[in-house]
This record gives sequence, C-alpha cells and structure tokens, in this order.
Amino acid sequence: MSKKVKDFGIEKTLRNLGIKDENKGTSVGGEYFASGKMIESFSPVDGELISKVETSAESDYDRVIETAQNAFKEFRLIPAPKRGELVRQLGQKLRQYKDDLGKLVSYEMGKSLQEGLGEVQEMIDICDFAVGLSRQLHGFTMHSERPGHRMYEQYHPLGIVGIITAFNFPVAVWSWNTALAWICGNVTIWKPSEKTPLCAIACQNIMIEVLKENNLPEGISSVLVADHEIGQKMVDDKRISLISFTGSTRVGRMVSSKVAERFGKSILELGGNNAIIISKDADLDMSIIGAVFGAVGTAGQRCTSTRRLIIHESVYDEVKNRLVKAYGQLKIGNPLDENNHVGPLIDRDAVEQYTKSIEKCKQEGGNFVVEGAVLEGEEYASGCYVKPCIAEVENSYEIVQYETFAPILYLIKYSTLEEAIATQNDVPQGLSSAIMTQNLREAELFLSHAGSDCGIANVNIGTSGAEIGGAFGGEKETGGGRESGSDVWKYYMRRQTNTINYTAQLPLAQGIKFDL
Ligand code: UN1
Repeated sequence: MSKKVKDFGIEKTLRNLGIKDENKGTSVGGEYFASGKMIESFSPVDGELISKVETSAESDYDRVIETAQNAFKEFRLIPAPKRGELVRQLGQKLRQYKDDLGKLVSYEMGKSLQEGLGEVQEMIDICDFAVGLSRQLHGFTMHSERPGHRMYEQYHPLGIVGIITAFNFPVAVWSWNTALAWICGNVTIWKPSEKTPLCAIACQNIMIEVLKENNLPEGISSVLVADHEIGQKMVDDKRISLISFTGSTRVGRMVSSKVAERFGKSILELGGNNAIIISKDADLDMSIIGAVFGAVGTAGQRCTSTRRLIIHESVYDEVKNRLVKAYGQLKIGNPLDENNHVGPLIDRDAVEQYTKSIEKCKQEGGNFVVEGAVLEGEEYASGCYVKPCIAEVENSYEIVQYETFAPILYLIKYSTLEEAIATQNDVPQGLSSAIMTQNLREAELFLSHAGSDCGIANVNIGTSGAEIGGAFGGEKETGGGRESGSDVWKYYMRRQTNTINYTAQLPLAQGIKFDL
C-alpha cells in the first residue's frame, strides 16, 4: 500500500472486515475452502496488492450446490416474515460496517469514497425494502366459474438463485438480489467479478455473522470466487433455478440462450448507452451538473453512466462551453480523498479500451473539445487514471453505438424533439435515459409511447443514481431484466394457481359433461 493511501486507514478496514493476506474463495456459510488457482487483487488506486484469494475449483463447486440444495429444504419452510427478520439483521450489520465496506469498495474498485458509501446505503435500503415486502408476497384471488369452488394464486420459492455480478457495483448488486431472493425463500450462490473478490468476501463475512447468530444452516448464502468456467457451469446447471447476471451484452447473450435452453429463468442487466436530451427549455445549471456527474461519476463505469448528450441547437454552444469549463475544474486522483471528483478505471485493460475508443472516435470524425489522456506521475502510478473527455460526434458512428466503460462523453446536436428522441433510441441498448426541460409538453412526449424506449426514463435528473424502490433494468440489448424494487420479487418465485372444490360434486370446467 502506498504511503499516501495508508493514511486512509485501509489496513484497519481490511482487518475489521475479516480480509486476510491470503483468503479462500469458496464459502457455503461459515466455512471457507478452495482448491483452485490463486488470484491477486490489486487496487487501481495505488496499484498495490491488497490480498490474495484462492479460487474455487470444479470439485468445490458440487459441494456448494449440494450444501445449498440441503439448506433450501429447510429455509423454504421458514415463514416469509421470519426470513425478513434475517434480512433486517443484515441491514443492521451493514449500518454497522458501512464505513469499512464503503472504504473497501472505494479501494478495491476505485470509485470515490462517497460513491462507495452510497453503494452500501443502497444495500441498507434494499434490506429495509425487503423486510416490508416479506409480509406482502401477495397473490390474487379470483372467482371460479363453478359453484362451491375457490380459486387463488400463491407464490413459492424457486430454489437456488445464482448471482453473477460485475466489478462496478461490487456489493450492491449482490444485495439487490439476495435481499429479495431470501425473503422469497431461496438460497443464493454468488459469483462476484474476479476483479473485486475482496468485496465479496467482506459481504459474506457480514452475512456469516447473521447466519451464525440465528443458528441457520450453511448454504443459505454461498460465494464462489472463480473464473468464467465456473460461471459457465452455473449457467448450464439445472439445479440453479434462476441466474441473475450483470455484465456485458456479449456474455449476457450467451447466458440468456444457455439458461433458456434448459428452461431456467434469468434476469439480465447488460450494457447501457444512456443519453440526456438537453432541450431549449432546460434549466442549464441543473443540466450541467446532471451531465457531468452522469458522465464522470464512477469514472464512467456505471451501466447508467451518461454517454451521450443530445443538445438543442439553440443552446448547443453554451452547453458545450460550460461543459468544457466544468471539465477543466475536475480533480482526478485518489478516490479515498474526498477532494477528488474522479478516481481510476478498474485496471489497465480498461485504460486500453478507453484509449482505443478515443482513437476510433477520431478516425470516424469525432472532434474532441476536451482531450483525453492517460495520466502519469506519482499519484497516478497504478496506470489506471484517465482524463474524462468530450467529443462532438454523429450518433451513427460505430463507437457511439458501443458502450465503452470509461468517461468519454459524446455531444450530438438536434433541432426538433422528435428527432432528439429518435436519436436517443437509435442505439442497440435501452437502459437509462433523461430529458432536461421545463416544458410539460416536451417532458410528457419523452415519457409517452412515442418517447424513450429505455427501462428508465427521467425528467430533470440525470441517467444514473436510480433509487432501489423502482424496478431497475432495461430493454433491447440491456437484456429486459429488472432488479431491486417495485414487484421485481415475482421473478424470484414460482406462481401457482390453486382451485379448491368444497362441494360433494365434481363439475368440470367449460361445462363439459363426463358421466359414468
Ligand atoms: C450498475 O451500474 O450496474 O442507478 C448499477 C445507478 C445505481 C446502480 C447502477 N443505482 O446508477
């Protein structure tokens, strides 16, 4: 750990969260084991080795599945509000560990400390949400067409829920899935990103405390720190009823077809290519803040990051000039230092993607009004720090159609709102979208059937920072899945329709006669 980062108390944080110098990456609850290869987690903040993790091998995999299957038999019989109590206790622990976990997220993943803490807050919020929900897993009742019959529907747990997550939200996405999966009576197996294994071990350690304090069976919460081959096994495994996958469209396409082939269920949260339309009637002060935070927050590595600004021609130059000015004031550096706005990218591969995308954009004719650069010097020794940049482009450029996970913001000019909406929709992805306007007609058109085709459409806020209470996810190549709030819990259960005859006759439906 570099001397400068040491001052931020990371060593104590690791100790508090139970991270050792060498960790085993498979856990079925209290016990950790592993017999796979060793991986190392380096911090993009200072390039230092944080700790090592022995990954799960194939032989570990079956043990995890079997333990989970056994745990499910017991767990499904615990009443839902009691399972909610378990999630309530997890929420309490997360409050207790918020500072440490937020700091670890920041140090291992590279997002700002504020955003790391915000991510843990999302975990707390989804726990609270799930606790209430544990008493509201309602089905409908309906009137039977036959006399003396009662019809209703109920929801049952699925079994094992497999959760495969990305590096960019290394803790929150686990909690969105687990909090709902658990109140619904499922057990979970988590395969986190290999880029952020320590965040996963920290979460599991917190959950282990809850399981132990409640004397609950191992296998309710399992973790597999493993490579993509184990991920592939999960996807192909009939014993896993639901796969919740967050990641690239390329991998998501494969997950989707493989899970469908075995008639499993999947929730896919894949790439985004999110735009803000800045109208002639926009409040420009708000628009600039929303656009800059959306584009450079988490160094442009959120699925919901703002990648495109579609700006009305009458305010285009003003918006452009103000953005250039705002970008000039951005402080880039150690994300644990709250004076900085932008931290590093996750690793050097991401830096290469950033550089390549800039080159490609230039080749296609992009005009950079804020140039990009890979930063050098002592503070940037990890090699992962880049300068957020802005280019004027056409929406049709190949690079603009593609999601680069980096702070590159594209500017596009429009003259009519219909044209702006068409441009906003004219990308393969459909996660988040926004319009900045004070004009009711424009706002409503944007939200209408003729408006945004995304899973999330906002008015006068940016594209990122969705609250957990809504359903989160998107359309088209974003995969169509929904996570976290609203009635998303239904994805984690199987629906059953029940008809009960309380008469001494057996009338058949549809008026059919069958007398013997
Ligand atoms: C993601 O990037 O995968 O809306 C999730 C947001 C966050 C979640 C992003 N609440 O930006």
